[in-house]
Amino acid sequence: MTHYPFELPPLPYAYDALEPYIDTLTMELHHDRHLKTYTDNLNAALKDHPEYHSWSLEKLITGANWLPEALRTPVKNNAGGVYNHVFFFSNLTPEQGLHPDEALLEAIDSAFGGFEEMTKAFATEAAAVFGSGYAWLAADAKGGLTIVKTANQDTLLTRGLFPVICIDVWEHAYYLKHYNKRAGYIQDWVHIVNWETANTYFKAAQAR
Ligand code: MN3
Repeated sequence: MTHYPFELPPLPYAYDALEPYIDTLTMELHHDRHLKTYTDNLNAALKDHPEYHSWSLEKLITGANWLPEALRTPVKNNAGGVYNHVFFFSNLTPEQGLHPDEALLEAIDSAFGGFEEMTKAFATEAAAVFGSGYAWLAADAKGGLTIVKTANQDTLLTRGLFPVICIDVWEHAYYLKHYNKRAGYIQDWVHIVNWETANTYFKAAQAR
């Protein structure tokens, strides 16, 4: 995952690991088709531009405006698609009983008044994404926490925010099981958030 040609990153657990909250077929399609398509399209866009073959995924996203105009949109959409999905999948786990560590919990308390309040605010924000996109719990440069929405495959990399957790609310993430009921998907997702990786991401954000 360092630079071109980008490889499809493996799913960090089995396709059926997140049952019954996210079904096996959804995970298979989401990883093997949707993420694969973003990866393939990113490589296809860069194929005839060897001058960018050493650029990392992050550099392609944050430096997209320096690319030739014809490359900007395909790179933004597909590099963003790869980056967001890798983050999203890393932030899910079949392991139950994980929780935010002391530092993250403190930041959650101070920003939202408690874990329950944060979860409620997060669900509201995720439900409010119009069309396709993501909701994020993110750390700002001062280590404070905020909840933000992004559209399509926009990332937080260009906003000075560091993601801690995220939910993909594109319909492909839930339609087979939850149909049009995004709220049901969000309620299920709460059970499989990987608070271990969230703790790690928050710590990394604070270290910057
Ligand atoms: Mn997706």
